[in-house]
Amino acid sequence: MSNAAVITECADIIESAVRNRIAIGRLTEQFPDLTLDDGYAIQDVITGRRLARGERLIGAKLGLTSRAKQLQMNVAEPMYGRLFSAGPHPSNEPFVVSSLIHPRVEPEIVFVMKEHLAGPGVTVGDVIAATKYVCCGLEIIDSRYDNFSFTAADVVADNTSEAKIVMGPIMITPTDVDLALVGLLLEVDGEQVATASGAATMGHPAEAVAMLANWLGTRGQAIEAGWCVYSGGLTAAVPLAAGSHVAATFGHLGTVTVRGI
Ligand code: OOG
Ligand code: MG
Repeated sequence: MSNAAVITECADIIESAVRNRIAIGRLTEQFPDLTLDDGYAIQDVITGRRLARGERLIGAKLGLTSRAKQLQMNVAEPMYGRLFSAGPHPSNEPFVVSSLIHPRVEPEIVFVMKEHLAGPGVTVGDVIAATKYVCCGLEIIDSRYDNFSFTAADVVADNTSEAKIVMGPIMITPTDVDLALVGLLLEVDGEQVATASGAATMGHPAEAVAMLANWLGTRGQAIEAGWCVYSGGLTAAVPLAAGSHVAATFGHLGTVTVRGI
């Protein structure tokens, strides 16, 4: 584990990349000994600073929970990040692509929680029982690293590329459908680019949420009532270009879209 000065310096580097909207080289190039725990320590420092500046936590996100994402990013390790009050973007408003460095979009299944949930021992059934509703969503990610090129420690430090979220229009009770078998069609400018089902994230999207609750439990933290949890991209992410339109249509959960300008 790196010392506190290195953690603080890394937090400063990431925060200035966010502020200046300029991609940076990997932290692990500069600090080759950074561990995954260091990554979470850096994420925690930045989270604390954002909360102190008046942002609020509204949820959490899983990263790299599907094979498609792991292959695209060349990182095979699932992880988590935080979602903040500045994140939600209304789906009927165009998204200004130049407000981020190099945004990409990915389709996800979203859990909105009615109960606090923390490990150890949290199962898929516990997740379903603690969920108020599920909906579909698009996550707009924006790596602070050049070319989205990073190790697991780097991307955890960068809050797993967190930037913006869009939520779909239909809320369903999670016991009403088999989320593993919810189909997904991803289209860019009307062209089909990928298909998947809920099972792409660890066999069942609630499996990813259970893993998050168990991880947070080991750190004395929890998934809180009212939070939304993005369970992880089901397909490889697609670039969000000015003028492009990305639509994800899910079985039972409807369509969620974003248009870049
Ligand atoms: C890291 C974020 C991964 C997901 O859903 O897998 C993620 C990245 O791909 O830049 O949010
Ligand atoms: Mg994601």
